[in-house]
Amino acid sequence: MNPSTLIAPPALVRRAEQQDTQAIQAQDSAHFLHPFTDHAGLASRGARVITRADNIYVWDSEGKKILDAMSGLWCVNAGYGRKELADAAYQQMMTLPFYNSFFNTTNVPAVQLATKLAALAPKVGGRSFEHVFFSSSGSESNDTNVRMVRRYWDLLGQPQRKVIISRQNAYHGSTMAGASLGGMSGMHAQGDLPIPNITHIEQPYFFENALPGESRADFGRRAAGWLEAKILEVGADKVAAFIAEPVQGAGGVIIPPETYWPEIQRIVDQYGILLISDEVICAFGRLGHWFAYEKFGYRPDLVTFAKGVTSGYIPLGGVMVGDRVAKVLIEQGGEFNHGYTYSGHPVACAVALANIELMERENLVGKVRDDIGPYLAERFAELNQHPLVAEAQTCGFVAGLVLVKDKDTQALFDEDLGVGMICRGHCFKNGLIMRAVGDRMIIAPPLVMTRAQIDEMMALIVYCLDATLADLRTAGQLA
Ligand code: PXG
Repeated sequence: MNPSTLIAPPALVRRAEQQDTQAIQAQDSAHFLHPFTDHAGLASRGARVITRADNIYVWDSEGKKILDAMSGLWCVNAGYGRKELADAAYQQMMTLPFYNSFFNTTNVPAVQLATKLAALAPKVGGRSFEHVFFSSSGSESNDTNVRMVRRYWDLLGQPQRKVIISRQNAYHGSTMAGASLGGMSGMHAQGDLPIPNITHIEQPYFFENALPGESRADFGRRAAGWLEAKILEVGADKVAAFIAEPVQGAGGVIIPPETYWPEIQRIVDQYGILLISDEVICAFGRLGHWFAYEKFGYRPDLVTFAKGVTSGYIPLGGVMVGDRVAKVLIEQGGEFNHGYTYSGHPVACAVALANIELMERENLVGKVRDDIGPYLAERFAELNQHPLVAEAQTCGFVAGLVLVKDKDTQALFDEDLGVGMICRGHCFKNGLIMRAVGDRMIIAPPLVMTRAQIDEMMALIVYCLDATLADLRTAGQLA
């Protein structure tokens, strides 16, 4: 039977949890091509059907309750079930569901949001962010960055400055430019990427790249030095910009040593190249600040945002454009031939405004910085005692650890064993969403978590690490 005849779509939307899970899965594999998914594998396993959510929990179509320690996909910062955000969308849809912002036209929520974001973006070293370019995602925003950076150097009469330097294992999105800026070799292998004039340096991953006996501080400075070496290799007059995530997210929560960013700042200043801070994950409270560059004290020229700006309730992204670039674009640029139908979408902007208001009212950013962030750091560090764990670290409300075969030598497991996936399997089975990136286990919980919920999550994590350890012992992989 054609699975598309199995369920009427409206019923699927209204009462999904009461539908037959297998029927939904059959329709899913028949018609829905998922992102980053092996479809043959998915069809044989059947997708997990998530039907509803509240606070920090989601439920699947079998009625199973799961603690979502990944905030959807690094985005539901304000938690699920926030009526204020639904109300804002409803009211805006009834007032003005859409109008474009091309052709000398604007709309009130977009203006209000741009004004609010300009006020929230911290001024560092005399630089401020008075302008915003809106898109609908992180990937689109990074495409905008490439266009804007090249336009900037063209306008300054330096069109040879085309090269953008990024890092291995970075994630900057999945469009042609986003995937090229990213440093994921699996993505580059499909579709002849990266596009020209994008090059990569090694990531500041202490666990993997530090020399024997090297301190974190020395490693941080050395890792930043790879940028300088690359600039000199390419030719300083050909380099347009350096792009990086403050803390790498999808790459496995790679937290750079404290010495890294100050040295990066020195280098970009010395060679006059633009600095793009991709804060799609790290902004909007995730690291205890509205924008993460403030935490590390560097001075970007462009800041990519998406995800947390609406807590993921509706797609919205954009680029905060610092004075240095905005001045040239506006005063010398004439028309910038770039933009999206949904740039400044009124409903998305209204939801973002409501989300920011909610975050301010509940002091979510301050809480991550001063209360639940430090508490998570304290509790997560306890995992370093676990026989399987090395480098359990947090930064604000992201955290990661490495699963190791031998704590003393820090030897990793054989990659083919898929230890991270074994651990992830235990997490799902026991009602916890925790990601595996290779053998790194990572979380990015909603910022509304209470201390009691952090305790609940930590108990689940320990239980799942113990279950993984027991599996490995049974399989004879550990003493
Ligand atoms: N930059 C960064 C830093 C991101 O984390 C993007 C850009 C692209 O955003 P959009 O909205 O186009 O997806 C992201 C997205 C994962 C995972 O596996 C992470 C992301 C997206 C999908 C999966 O952790 N981050």
